[in-house]
Amino acid sequence: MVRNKKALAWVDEMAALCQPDKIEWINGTEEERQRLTDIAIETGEMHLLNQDKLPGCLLHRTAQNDVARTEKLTFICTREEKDAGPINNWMDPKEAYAKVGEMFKGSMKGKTMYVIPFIMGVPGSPFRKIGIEITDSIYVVLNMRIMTRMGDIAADDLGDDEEFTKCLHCRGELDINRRFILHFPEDNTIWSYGSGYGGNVLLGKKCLALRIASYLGLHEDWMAEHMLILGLEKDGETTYICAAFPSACGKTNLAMLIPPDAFPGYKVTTVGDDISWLRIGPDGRLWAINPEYGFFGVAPGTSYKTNPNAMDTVKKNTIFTNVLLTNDNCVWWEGMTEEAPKEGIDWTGKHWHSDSGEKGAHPNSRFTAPAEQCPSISPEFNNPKGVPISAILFGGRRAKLAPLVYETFNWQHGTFVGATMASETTAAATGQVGVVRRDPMAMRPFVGYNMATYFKHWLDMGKKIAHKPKIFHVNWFRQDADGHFLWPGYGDNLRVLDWIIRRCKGEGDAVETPIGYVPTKDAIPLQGLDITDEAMGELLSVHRDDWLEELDGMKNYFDQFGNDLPYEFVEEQQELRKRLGAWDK
Ligand code: SAT
Ligand code: MN
Repeated sequence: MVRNKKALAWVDEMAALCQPDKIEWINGTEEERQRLTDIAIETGEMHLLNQDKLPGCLLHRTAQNDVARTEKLTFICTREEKDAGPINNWMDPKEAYAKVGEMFKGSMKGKTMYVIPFIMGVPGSPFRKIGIEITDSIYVVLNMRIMTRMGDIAADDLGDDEEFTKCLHCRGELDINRRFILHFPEDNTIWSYGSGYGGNVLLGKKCLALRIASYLGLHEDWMAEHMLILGLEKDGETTYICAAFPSACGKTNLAMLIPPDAFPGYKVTTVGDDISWLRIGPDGRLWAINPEYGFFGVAPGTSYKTNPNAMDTVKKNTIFTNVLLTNDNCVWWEGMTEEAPKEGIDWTGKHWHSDSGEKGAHPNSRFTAPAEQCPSISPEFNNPKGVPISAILFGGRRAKLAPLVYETFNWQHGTFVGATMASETTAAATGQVGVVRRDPMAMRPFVGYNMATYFKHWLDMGKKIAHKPKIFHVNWFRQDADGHFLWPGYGDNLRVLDWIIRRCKGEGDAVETPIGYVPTKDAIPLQGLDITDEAMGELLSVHRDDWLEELDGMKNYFDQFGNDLPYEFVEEQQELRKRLGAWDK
């Protein structure tokens, strides 16, 4: 039971605002899960799938206007506009509370208000933070049950006077004109109104574990990052790597990678697939935890070929959102099998035929699955201390420019490379898909304060970490002139990770180029891989003119930060220009 007086008072206050018929504190028991599931099935909020084939699995369909994060409707509400910075949408907190408070007023009349205490991280860990989410949606309760350690375990972990994140959600009318995802970092508060989509409503995830946590990290000397964490085990030794990629760019696949038969000797273990919280350990290294308890992964493209571990993870106790319902009451999505089922019910609830030309599952359809069901889950998953990080990877989807992999010169250069990251947009957020946009550290939509201050925080952290991880950039998505991917990706990405961990040990051949250390042609193990010399050459090539053009793009991007841009980034641009100028290629 929650004894924290501030928490009890806040719940009373929110109940007075939303005026639910009933208040129910969530305890996290199996009995509760079953009861709420039954209610949700009865009201149609959830659909019970084939329990022989998919035990414990449910399907949910969101409203058709509510299928991805809505970045346009996501706001950082700091007292001073400059504290939100030029990248975030900003609203004055007074105005935000008043405007959206009007929407919350009476919004739960006739409904039950669920109060979910939850922990991001492991109970008792120095990393962990507690939140309480109020919601009128059973879908949210059941997802939060998978994605976080919640209920009594969180209520008991919350100290009597401890701070916690106040998270308020109501589905409202599901009208985009009345949809707001508001963050009040100075009040440790999140308000989400008018949506039922994961990233907008599972408030422990992007809202708390990235936007609010990044702000807490700035003030408490740690970092909240959009990074997977994986362990790479070889000859009894495990090296841990964090990797930042924008949404829907393969973090889950990389975190669960299975070594290709032709390149044995390694085992990959999964600590996390989306979010890392990083702190400096007593040994001067950077340590990471995954604050989440489950995976909220993109379904389309997930198959026994691309990610067998994910397929095995979602066999039971999984909530599927916006996928196709098959005739045998199971699920399907594009890319799951080579052959599509002939017909089914699509993500909008309509009859679907495989030659209709329409997608059966929404491109951003999702699975919510318990992390501990993953066959590759790390034995350190529940370690309150986290794991020590040897390398940080930045990457995006870039058809051109960025080579398959390169190592940055040092932390400052690595921070600059992370800050200049760019990627083609995906279906994970509403808006046009496939346009290149700058996405620093894959955190563009997730930094809860001024991005220029965030860059500075990275540089400051580097000064405090005695034994810094090495920083690399990877690009699995480079294409040839005809638009074909040059690199096979998926399991074969392990070959690149092999070079990376050898570099961390001072091994692995590389040539110094103006952008960093690029592997020599034979430094990446290619045994059993059908790839031409020419393709490898193209994958590892650095073209001076393209990079000079890129420098102009970087400058334009950085200009919006004005004088707030750390001087180190001005220096890095100058140095890069100098190196490119002096290069004879
Ligand atoms: O929708 S989420 O924000 O939870 C997932 C993602 O976009 O990375
Ligand atoms: Mn993500």
